[in-house]
Amino acid sequence: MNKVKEINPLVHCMTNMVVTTFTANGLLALGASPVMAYAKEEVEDMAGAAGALLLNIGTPSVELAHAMILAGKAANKAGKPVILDPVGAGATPFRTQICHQILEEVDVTIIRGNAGEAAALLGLEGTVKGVDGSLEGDKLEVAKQLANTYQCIAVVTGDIDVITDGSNVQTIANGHEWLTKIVGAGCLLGGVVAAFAAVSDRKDDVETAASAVSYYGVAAEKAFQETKKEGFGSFAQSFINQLGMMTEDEARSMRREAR
Ligand code: ATP
Ligand code: TZP
Ligand code: MG
Ligand code: MG
Repeated sequence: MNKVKEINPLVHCMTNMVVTTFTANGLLALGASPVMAYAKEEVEDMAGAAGALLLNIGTPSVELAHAMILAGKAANKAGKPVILDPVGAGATPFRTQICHQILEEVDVTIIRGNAGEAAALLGLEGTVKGVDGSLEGDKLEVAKQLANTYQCIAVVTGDIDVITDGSNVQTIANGHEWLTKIVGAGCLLGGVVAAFAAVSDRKDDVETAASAVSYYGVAAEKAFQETKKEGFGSFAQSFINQLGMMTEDEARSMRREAR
């Protein structure tokens, strides 16, 4: 049986208002127990009780950033992994600044973002333009620099995903471009990485995150095979089904590294 299904971890998601239901359904399918909680009055208690905390800044506000920092500190105190999705970092100074504030005050375990967001957190806007999806050039370096700068695991996604702690690198080639056609594919991945981290023994966070990314990508490949004649709406549904029905063994056997 899959470890997430076996343990059914509580995953505290502070995510954006676009993707809450999709994220909750994806995590439920996977076998985790999602809870969305945002009020400053309760986030410390919830984060302390959960197996992992997801901070996704997709629809930010000053109040929400403050609550995320409270939750992050409580998760740190309880020794629980914290996953940051810096949605839209670099798109506005406000978003970049919120991420920097979180990263300054919270010990973030894993940052999961696309290459542009990862570069923006490092003040490198533009340097990854055009190379997203390629392991050549900046993407690998940006991931390593992100991991080293924030002493965390960097999960930089695109057509190829790079997972690194700054020295060990895993590259995952699973996934399907139809994931770019449904909203929340990146955001739900942050939740899935959080669920895998919640049930891991934390001995190898790079491998844990890589397994989550690969499992997710294989689910997308299988969903595409089922729905390629139908379209993106059916794909989204089938993808949730696959997240629930697939076994970790199946994912392992279909795992593809990029090099
Ligand atoms: P963006 O806003 O750039 O779409 P995102 O936050 O949605 O970013 P993605 O980089 O799209 O995050 O990653 C989400 C998932 O989609 C990952 O599992 C990734 O492997 C997959 N993915 C993204 N683009 C492709 C692609 N062209 N081919 C295959 N899989 C992809
Ligand atoms: N606007 C603010 S957050 C959000 C949108 C469209 C969702 C982004 O989702 P993802 O997973 O990064 O594609
Ligand atoms: Mg995407
Ligand atoms: Mg995103």
